[in-house]
Amino acid sequence: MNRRNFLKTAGAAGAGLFLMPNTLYSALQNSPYTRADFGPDWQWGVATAAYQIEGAWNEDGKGESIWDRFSHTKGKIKGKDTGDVACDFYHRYPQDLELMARLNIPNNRFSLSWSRILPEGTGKVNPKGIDFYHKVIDKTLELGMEPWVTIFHWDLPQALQDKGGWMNRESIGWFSEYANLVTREYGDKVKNWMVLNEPMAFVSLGHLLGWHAPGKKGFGKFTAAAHHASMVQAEGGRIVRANVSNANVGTTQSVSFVDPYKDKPGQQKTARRLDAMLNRIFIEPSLGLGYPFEELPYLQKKIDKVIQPGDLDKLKFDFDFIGLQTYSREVFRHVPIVPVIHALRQSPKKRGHELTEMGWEVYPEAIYQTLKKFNAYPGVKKIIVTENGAAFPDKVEGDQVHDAKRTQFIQDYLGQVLRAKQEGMRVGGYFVWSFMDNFEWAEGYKPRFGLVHVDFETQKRTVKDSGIWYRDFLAGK
Ligand code: IFM
Repeated sequence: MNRRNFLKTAGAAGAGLFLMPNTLYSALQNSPYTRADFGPDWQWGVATAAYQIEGAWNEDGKGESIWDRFSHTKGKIKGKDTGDVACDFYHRYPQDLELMARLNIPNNRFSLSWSRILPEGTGKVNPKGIDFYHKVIDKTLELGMEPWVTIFHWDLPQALQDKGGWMNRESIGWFSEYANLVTREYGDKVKNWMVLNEPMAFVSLGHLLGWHAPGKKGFGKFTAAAHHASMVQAEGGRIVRANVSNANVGTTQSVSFVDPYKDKPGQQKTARRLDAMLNRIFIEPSLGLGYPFEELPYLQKKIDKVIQPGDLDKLKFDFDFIGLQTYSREVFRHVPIVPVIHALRQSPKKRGHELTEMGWEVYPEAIYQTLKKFNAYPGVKKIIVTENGAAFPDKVEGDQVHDAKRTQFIQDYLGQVLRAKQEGMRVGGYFVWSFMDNFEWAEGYKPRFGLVHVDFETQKRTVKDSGIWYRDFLAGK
């Protein structure tokens, strides 16, 4: 198929490719586009996060984080896994970054561990924590890559959780202290910053459903944490811009494409409500549009309890870019008796498409649709896909991992990103989640998202076929 036809039909046929038997995947490993099609200014990269890769959970003065506490609590993580050692990146960062550079990756997105830098969350600074990130940044730059730093990727210091964490309005001040410290410390070397990683994910999974740290449940807890995280999102943007000259400041959002269960008004209304819940609560206040109360009246009652005069103005910030992170599609069915959302999620198993190891439907057009949605906000200046990728079971065969499904997934989703770009959308980058297999939160180590396989017993790294494909693609082959 030539490139033009691929892009035309990708929407309809993209998902269908995943119904093909395994043997056919390998025939599809050459993508129908090249790096050049994305233009010279496109930002390519890979992404990781501190708790998921670093290990060294209590070394060199690091304080406990909510994820240390949560993973050490019985019954919270599959397989009783913890991030105590993870990929041991804390000790192996030179070799890991050298491997990243050998894969031709120009941009290294990673996060800082707040409790490694400020063990108690505020107050006394840990010099060894500060020093560790200087070393990671210096090595990244020395290898010719650009650091893209996420200030907060879910690992709140436990000492702050003990004071209520994100549910406490003081979290705005705690975060400001931390953000001021790191931007002043690293701002002369790091120009690309992201304030939060996926606030909707850490706020809902950790404060509504209780599946993630800190394991809290309840709509009141969720709305308090959401409002404070939303305030922090904008305040963090202002801090980066004030402290870093020539900063490129963004923040990231988890965005799910929500399809109606049926093409009927009631089901469409349900899809709009779920879209508001999942995708609009963090982006719209930052654009000065306020919270999406028209779809979520119940949210208003709860937010009214925590919002203070002047907050609506403080929620606004004109980010240079929004990081968009879409992996799959969601379908919800109208079920009136369910509180608040009046809907139930349709099992992805019933949708006829391949599922990843996370149980997520493979649906490439989802990323095109979410780009379109975000591109429709005039206040969004630029969109960068700061995470995208897939977990599939891998088998190491000698020094190889033939992960055809992951390669195909990335190619198909990237094809949809290119389609968006060619239609004139303001999208300017793509980062694979993840550079290497790592700790997948409550799912433990079983789901593997990496371009690089990690043997968690021996810490041996093996570049997967997807990593080789990305290396060659970035080389322009
Ligand atoms: O591993 C996570 C990451 O920390 C946040 N975005 C989604 C990824 C896959 O679940």
